[in-house]
Amino acid sequence: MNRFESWLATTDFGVAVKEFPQGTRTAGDAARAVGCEVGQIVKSLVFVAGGRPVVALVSGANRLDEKRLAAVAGEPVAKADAETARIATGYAIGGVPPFGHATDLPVFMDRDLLGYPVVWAAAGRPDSVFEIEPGRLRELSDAVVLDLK
Ligand code: 5CA
Repeated sequence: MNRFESWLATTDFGVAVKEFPQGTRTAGDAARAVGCEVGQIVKSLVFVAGGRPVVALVSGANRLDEKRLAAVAGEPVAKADAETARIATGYAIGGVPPFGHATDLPVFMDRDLLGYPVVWAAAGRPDSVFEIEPGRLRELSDAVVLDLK
């Protein structure tokens, strides 16, 4: 059981983690492993907005438009470096989950994720993901939904 999974076990979220030995490090890897559309993979991207880390949940089919994130964050944004992302979330890139972070981070969610019946997100490690309804993902991550592409 990885650290995210141990944390989940202390919640009543009812989220189940699945491990894939072939790896789920990238959205493409995860989609192949799960056998879903790449758009159903949730990329949890860490940005720094005016000096403060934020998380953007983006469909694996989309490229985030930094101008849109900056507009909603109210500050210029830049991609966090690997160390900043790890300190802010508690997890290394490739396994950053959409919620359950080490620090309290604002979360923004790509509207396109709501177009799928279920999506899959990273579960703390580059070989682990979990399935969730996008409406539930929004609730649990307390995300602001917007067009991010
Ligand atoms: N496990 C998969 C699917 S759930 C996953 O975590 N995908 S991800 O997109 O959320 O995480 C990888 C992302 O981290 C890449 O798209 C890229 O935006 C970012 N990234 C990769 N390497 C670095 C790096 N060295 N510094 C900062 N960001 C990076």
